[in-house]
Amino acid sequence: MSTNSGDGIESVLNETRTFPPPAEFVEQANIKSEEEYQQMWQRAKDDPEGFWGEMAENLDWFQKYDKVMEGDMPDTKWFTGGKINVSYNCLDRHLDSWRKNKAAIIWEGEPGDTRVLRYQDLHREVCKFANVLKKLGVETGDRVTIYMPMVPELAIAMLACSRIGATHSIIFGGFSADAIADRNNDAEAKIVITADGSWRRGKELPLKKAVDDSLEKSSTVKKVVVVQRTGGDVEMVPDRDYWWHELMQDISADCEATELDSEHPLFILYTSGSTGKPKGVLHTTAGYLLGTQMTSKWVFDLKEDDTYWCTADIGWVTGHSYIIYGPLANGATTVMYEGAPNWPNEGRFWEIVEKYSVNIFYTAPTAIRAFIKWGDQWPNQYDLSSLRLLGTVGEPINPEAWMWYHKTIGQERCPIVDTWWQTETGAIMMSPLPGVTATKPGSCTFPLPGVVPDIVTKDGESLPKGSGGLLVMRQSWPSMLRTLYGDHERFLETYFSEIEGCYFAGDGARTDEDGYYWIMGRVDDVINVSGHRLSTMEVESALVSHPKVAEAAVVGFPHELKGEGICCFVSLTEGEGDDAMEKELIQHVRQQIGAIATPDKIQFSPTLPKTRSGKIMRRLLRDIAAGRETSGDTTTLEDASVLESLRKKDE
Ligand code: 7RM
Repeated sequence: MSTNSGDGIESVLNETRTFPPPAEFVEQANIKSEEEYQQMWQRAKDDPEGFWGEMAENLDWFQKYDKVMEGDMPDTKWFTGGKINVSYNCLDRHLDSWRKNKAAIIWEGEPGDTRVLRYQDLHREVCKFANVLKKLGVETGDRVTIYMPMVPELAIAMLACSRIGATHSIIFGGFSADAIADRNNDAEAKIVITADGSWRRGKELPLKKAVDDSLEKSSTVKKVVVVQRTGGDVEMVPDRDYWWHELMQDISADCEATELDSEHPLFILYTSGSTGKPKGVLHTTAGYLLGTQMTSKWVFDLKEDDTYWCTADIGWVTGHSYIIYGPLANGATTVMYEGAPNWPNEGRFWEIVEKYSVNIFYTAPTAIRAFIKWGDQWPNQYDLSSLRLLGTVGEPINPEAWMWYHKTIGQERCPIVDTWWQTETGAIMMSPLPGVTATKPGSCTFPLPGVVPDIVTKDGESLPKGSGGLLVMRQSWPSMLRTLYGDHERFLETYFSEIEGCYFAGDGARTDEDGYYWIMGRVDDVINVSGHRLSTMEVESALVSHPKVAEAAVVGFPHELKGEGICCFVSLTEGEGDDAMEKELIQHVRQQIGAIATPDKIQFSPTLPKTRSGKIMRRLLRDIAAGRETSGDTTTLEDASVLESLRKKDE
């Protein structure tokens, strides 16, 4: 499905199938009835202070807040005057009950090694590593970069940061040295936590090497902690680099959780914007914790004895909120898997579901499309009867993929929660409640309590049911981003200048006649590759940094597996461009940004279609990349023959 144009909308509009929650599910659900949902939603809308104040009783406070909310969006502060700690809420409070011996994290490594950390174990490791951080000079308020594989030490590192009030900035392992350097510099990180390497389909990705290279360009970083994971060769710089296991040897396991202000910065997560520079989305303590805790409970219907698995990488917000913070705040058991879904074969996920009797499974449409391609024989080999609830996130799910998920994985027994949210929203905003909502394939259905969305025109006028427009939020919510790190102007500009008085999500959406929300994808120049947001501008700047590239324009196009693929139109300083040049540029982008941004198509052209004022007409390029007829106005085009020549090349 195309997310950049209206193309995918028709099939979605015609979707009339509805799937009410099965009676057995409703009976045991945390939220059971439409009335209950309606009442919660209305209350949260009319009396947010009362509603969220009541919800905040589910958190453990060192000191109760004075006010639930203060100030209007975008500058709303939540739970001011309160003192709280996220790590305490994820760990300590579970220790004086039977949960101390409950599995907090069930971890499976790609090579097949496993570890189970009970709440008590995780607490001990987190306390120890928090003491390590202190010993290395990390103080409350400092920034810590984390560039790690999906190993338990990653979870430990995050929770240790939050325990002492150091702000973590996790960088997905697919990013390159240059990307790490940019983020280190922007956050002025004091320390980097990494590993020797990471396993990916049996091969080692050298993480420490990338960190070493990045440090040539990021001078704020004084120390590096290295987890030994693959045993690969690394160079350890004396007085800068330390082995995790050595630091953890003789360190105390006593570390009180620091009493932090509700609005203390918890983490920065860099996400692509429509200009080249990534945006450092900043989340704070109490509101984020409350948002992830409550939504985990509502949407995933978490129960004490559930085994819950979110397949995301912790390098993305989904992993932050729904592998670690949300589930652990609820005292749940969360599964964490290190590797690829098709290693050693395409049955790996289903093998894990069977092995741990997973009850709740949360993944992305891009993964589901890959499963479909690999064939039903893989899931069919395993016992999936433990599953009771399925979830999806990251991009619009096409109805066919939804139906396959429902039938082949859910065996027509499991409700599917299609959860719409963003790095910026911190927590799920729109989603079915699995015991309440009749789902429609491809719709994220309705807003959760506390979420007041609207669909508006460019001028901010509310649109009636049935018409598509810009998705906005009319009311502040606790887990909203507070700023873009170091650039509050850009924060105001990006999210609050487009539509007066509203948060602008950057997505197009529509409601249908029953009031269901259907997301139509990004309206800006951001592409969504396999559920990962990438800025077209970033890929363009990477291309243009190659000495032979004169100009580049990058657009997304519908891609069967990835959702959107990356198509690059490139004009060279000299020559026409050939296969060798194409390979060279692909390599170049991978080196600059990382494998995640690998171009799918490179098309050489002596010129690019531009407006008279010199703006590249991406809309036209998107049509060409998608193999569509050019839609709409081409009169502003500077040189109409460019289009013809581009089309010919595409044939
Ligand atoms: C959680 C996450 C956010 C963008 C968002 C949308 C798209 C996410 C859905 C979706 C349709 C969904 N954070 N998106 N979930 N589109 N249905 N259920 O993905 O910051 O990386 O991306 O992803 O365009 O704005 S994110």
